[in-house]
Amino acid sequence: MQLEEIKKLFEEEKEKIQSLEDLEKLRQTFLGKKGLISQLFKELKNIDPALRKEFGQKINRLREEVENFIRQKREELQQQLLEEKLRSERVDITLPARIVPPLGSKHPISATIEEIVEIFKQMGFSVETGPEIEKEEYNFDKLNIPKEHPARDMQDTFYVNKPGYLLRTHTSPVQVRTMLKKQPPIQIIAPGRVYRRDDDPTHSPMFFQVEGLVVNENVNFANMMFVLREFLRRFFEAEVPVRFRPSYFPFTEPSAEVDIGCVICQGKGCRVCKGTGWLEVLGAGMVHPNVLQACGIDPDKYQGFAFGLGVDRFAMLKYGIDNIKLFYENDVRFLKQFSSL
Ligand code: FA5
Repeated sequence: MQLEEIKKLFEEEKEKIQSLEDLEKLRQTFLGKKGLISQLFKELKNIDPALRKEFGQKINRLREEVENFIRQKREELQQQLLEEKLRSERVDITLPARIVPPLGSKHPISATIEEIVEIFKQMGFSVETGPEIEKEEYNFDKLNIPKEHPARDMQDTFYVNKPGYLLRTHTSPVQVRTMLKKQPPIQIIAPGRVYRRDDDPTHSPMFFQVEGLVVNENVNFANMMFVLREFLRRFFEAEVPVRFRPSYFPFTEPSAEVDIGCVICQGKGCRVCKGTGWLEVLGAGMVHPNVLQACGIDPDKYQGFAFGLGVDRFAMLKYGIDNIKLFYENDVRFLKQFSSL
């Protein structure tokens, strides 16, 4: 084919290009190894040497023309494709979002309190509450805690600006409040926040306790042991070994501290139970006659037992958490692990 014919053919063919595929075919037809322009170059050697240079220049010009066209057309077609894609994938920002916002879940301390309360409710207890800013009289005096007791020290207790008031150091003042407003039979628990000047991996300045109080005629220590053993069995969902150790609280006599066989090492001895195989989980005892008296209940007619447990400690044991601070830092990576509660 002659150069002029090839040129003419190119002019015709280039008008027909609709897509990148068409363009590629055009490239092969003219510029491919066996393409028309390559053929022309091969014919150069048969041309009269006097005309060869000029002919060569003509072919080069045609090749450049074809190359330029292909380059420009390719950009144009690619741009068109992009625009079409953008048009078809347009985001309608007026549509409601499809993303489900991350949902919060129950805090492990709340879940533990609910579980404890539910167990005691099933055992016939009702729930009482009291204020966190409490009268010193209810937190200490009426609980037979003498004025010189170290718990009253500023080192242990947070006092508030109002004289005679403090941030309650335990939930035991709810016992006082309950007995002051109601005569026996009493069978209550009192969950809530308490405050102490404490701060280490197992002690927090603010933590949670659940108080228990039973007052009636003929209430004895064995009743208390049964209730607490039964509660521990239900909470830990196992026959955990339980032992009662003699102890001292000003508001109970006799008093006991209750230990369970270490749930981490099953009593073999580990870091958590400090090698003893036992973990202290709550304090308990028979309500001191002075306390009954101070709250308007006849100690000759009635007896009672009381107990107080640290919710944080129970939650730590149940979920294998070794630092109480994790409960209060509100780190969602920690809290997310309890999303099934
Ligand atoms: C009391 O607070 C008594 N009121 C309990 C009681 C009630 C005894 C009724 C007898 C009759 P104690 O100071 O031991 O007792 O605290 C009870 C539990 O609270 C402890 O076993 C511990 O689990 C938890 N606890 C104490 N201090 C802290 C703290 N700073 N952070 C977290 N938990 C704590």
